[in-house]
Amino acid sequence: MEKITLNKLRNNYIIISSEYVIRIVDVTTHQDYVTLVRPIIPKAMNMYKSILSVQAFVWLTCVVIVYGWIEEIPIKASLDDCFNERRTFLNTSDSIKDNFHGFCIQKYRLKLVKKFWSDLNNETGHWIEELLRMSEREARQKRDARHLRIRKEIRVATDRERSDYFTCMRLLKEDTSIEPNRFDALGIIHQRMADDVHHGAAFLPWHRILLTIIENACRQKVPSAVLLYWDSRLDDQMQRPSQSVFFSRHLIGECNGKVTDGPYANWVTPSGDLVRNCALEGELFNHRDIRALKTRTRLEQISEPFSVPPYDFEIKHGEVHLFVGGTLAPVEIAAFAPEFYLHHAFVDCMWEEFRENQKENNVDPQTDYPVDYGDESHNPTSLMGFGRLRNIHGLSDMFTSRIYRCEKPVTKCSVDADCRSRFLYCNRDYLCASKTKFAYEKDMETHMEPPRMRPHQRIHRGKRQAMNNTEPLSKFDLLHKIKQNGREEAPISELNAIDQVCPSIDVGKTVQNLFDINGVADSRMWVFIPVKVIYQRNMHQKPFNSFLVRNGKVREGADIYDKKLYKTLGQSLKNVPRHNKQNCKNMDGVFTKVNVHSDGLNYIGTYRDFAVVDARQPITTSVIYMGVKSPSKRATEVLLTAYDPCGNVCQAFCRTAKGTMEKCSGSLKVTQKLLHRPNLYGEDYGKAVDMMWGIPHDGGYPRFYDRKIFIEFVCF
Ligand SMILES: [Cu+2]
Repeated sequence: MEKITLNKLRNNYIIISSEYVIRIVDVTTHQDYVTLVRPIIPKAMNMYKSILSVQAFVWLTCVVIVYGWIEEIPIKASLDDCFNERRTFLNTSDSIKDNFHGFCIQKYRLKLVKKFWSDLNNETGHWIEELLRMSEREARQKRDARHLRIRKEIRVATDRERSDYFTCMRLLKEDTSIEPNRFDALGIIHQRMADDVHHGAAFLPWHRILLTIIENACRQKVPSAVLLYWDSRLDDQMQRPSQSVFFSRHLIGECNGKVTDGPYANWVTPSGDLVRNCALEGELFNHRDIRALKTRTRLEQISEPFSVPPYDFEIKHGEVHLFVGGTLAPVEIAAFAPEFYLHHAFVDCMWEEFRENQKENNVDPQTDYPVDYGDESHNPTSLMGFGRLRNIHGLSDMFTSRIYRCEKPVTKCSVDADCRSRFLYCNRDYLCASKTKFAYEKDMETHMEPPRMRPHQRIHRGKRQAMNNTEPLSKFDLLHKIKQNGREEAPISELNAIDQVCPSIDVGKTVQNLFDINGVADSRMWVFIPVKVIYQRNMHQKPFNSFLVRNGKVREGADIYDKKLYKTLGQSLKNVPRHNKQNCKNMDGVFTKVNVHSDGLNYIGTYRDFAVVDARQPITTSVIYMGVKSPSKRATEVLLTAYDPCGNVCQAFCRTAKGTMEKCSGSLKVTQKLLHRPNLYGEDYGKAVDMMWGIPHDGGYPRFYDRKIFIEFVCF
C-alpha cells in the first residue's frame, strides 16, 4: 500500500492513504479511529488526493467514514425450534450439551448447503450408475461367504491389504477424468446430499451404499482392494489418542494441522488443504457406546430423530468426526477427508453387528424401517439419489450376504492374544489398544537387525530395551533420534528444549482453521471479533497441592484457591445458578479450555478456537478473537457459541446500547456502519488485538478497552 503520511491534524491524528483506503490513526494510542474511508465516487478520489496534500481538513468533511459494527439479531426460528426440541430430552436441571447444540447448528448449516449447492454433474451420475451395476452383478452371482470382500481394521489388515487400499484411494484422487477428480466427485455427492441423508432414519442405509460405491470405484483401480475400517475404540483405550500410531506416517498421517505425511500427505480438497486438529473436541468410540447400541433392537431406537443419547448412533458417530477435526469436522466437506471412509466403514460394521443382534431378537432388520423417520427425504420409499435405489433398499441383507462382510474387530486379549497386529498391544485391562507412534517405532527398531552402533549409543541400549511399549521416549531416546537425523551432538540447552516439546508432556495444540467460506478457503475473507469468556471453577476439579497452613501444619483438603474455604467469596458465588454437571469427569491440571465456535448463519463457514482459562481460580476470565466472514460485501450473520470443558453450553451476553451486558442468543449481525464508534472488529487478527489495546510507545501503561467487547460468555 502506498502510504502518504500527513502532518498532524487536529490532536494527534495521522492520515494514511492509498488509492481506495484511507485511515486515520491516533498517534498516541496507536488506535485506528477511522478504519475505512471511501470516496463517494472513484473519480473523486483523485480529486481528494490532490486536495489532500494541501487542505486535509476540508477534505475530511467530504468523505464517508465506515466502522465495523456488531448488533444482536433474533435467533433463527429453525435453530430455536431444534434447540427446544432437543431440550425436551433433558431434565430441567440438566445443562444443554455441546453435541445437542452442535447437532442443531449442523442441521441449520446443511439447509444453507442445499440452497447454495444443488446441482451434480452428469458425468458423476453416469459413473455412479456404472458402480452400482458392479454391485448388482456381484450380488447376482450366487456367492458363499468365502467369496465376500472382507473389510478389516486398518491395523489388523495385512501390509498388502493396506497398500491396496491406500493405492486405490490415491489413484482415484489422481484420476481427473471426472471433475474435479474421482475421489472428490464422491465427496461432492455427500456434500450435495448432506441435508437429505443426515438427521434421520436414512443415515445408516444411505452411507452403506456410499461405501459400496467407493469400494467399487476403488476396485476399478485396484481389483483386489477392499475398504478398511478404523475402530477408534483401540485409540480410545490410550491415555493420549492423538499420539496413536494411527495418526502417524505409518498409517494415515499426523493429526496436527495440515496433513504433510503418510499416504494422504499434501492432499488438496475442494475446500483447501487437508487439515486435522485432533483431540480438541468430540470423542472417539468406546466400548460402553457400542455395548449400549446392542441393548437396543430396533433401528428407530438408534436413529434420529427418535433416539436419545447414549443410543443415538448418528450423534455418537459425529463425535468422532469432531475428534479428528479439520476437514473431517463439518459434514458438508467431511467426505473430502480420506479418513471419512475408514470411520464410516466402522460405523457400518457396528450397524451390521446391531443387525445381527436384531436377528437374534427376532426382529427382521430388512423390514425394520423406523416409523418416525424424520424429514421426507428419509421416507422409506424416497429415492436415495443413487439410481433407482430407495431408502428401504439399504436395509437389504444383500450387501452383507453377497458383497462384503466385516471381520470382527479385535477387542479382548483373551480372544486375540497379540491383538493380531504389530500396531496394537494388550493393555492392563486385557483389552487391545493402539500403540503410540513412538512405541511402534521403537518396537520396529528393536525387531530390526541392530545397526552398527557408535559407543555413545551402546550405553543407552539396555535402558531402551527395558522400557515398556507405552512409555514415552526418554531424553536419551530423543537425543538418539536427533543424532540419527544427522546432528552430531545436542548441547545441554537443547536437552531442555526437548523437555518442553517432549511428547510425554501434554503440550497444548492450537487450531488450524480452514477459513472456508462457501467452498473458498482464504483467511483474507475473514475479520476477527474479540470475545470474552468468564469461567467459574468446576466443582469436580481435583484439589491442587497448595493448602493453607495452620500453626505450622499443612491442612490438606481444599486447596487455597477453592471458594469453599472463604466465607464471603463462597457466599457471593453460591447464589449464582449453576448447571447440573453430573456427567463431567474428574478434572485436574492447572489450565483448562473453553471451546468457542463461530458458525455462519448466512454463509457456509465455521471457525473454532478455545480460550485457555486458569482452572485453579474460583472465577476467572480470558479474551480471544474469533473469525467471522468479512462484512465488506454483504452483512455477516453469525452464531457464536461457547462450551465449557465438560461440554456444557455457556450463556452468551451481548452489549446493549447503554453499554451494559444482557443475556442474548449469540446470534449477531456484523456490518460496516457510518460514523459509528467504536470500531468493533479487526480486519485481521492483529488489527483486532491492536484495536483492544492502547499501547503507548513510551513504555507507558497499556490500556485495555473492555467496552469494545460486544459479546461475552459466562460458563458457570
Ligand atoms: Cu455423512
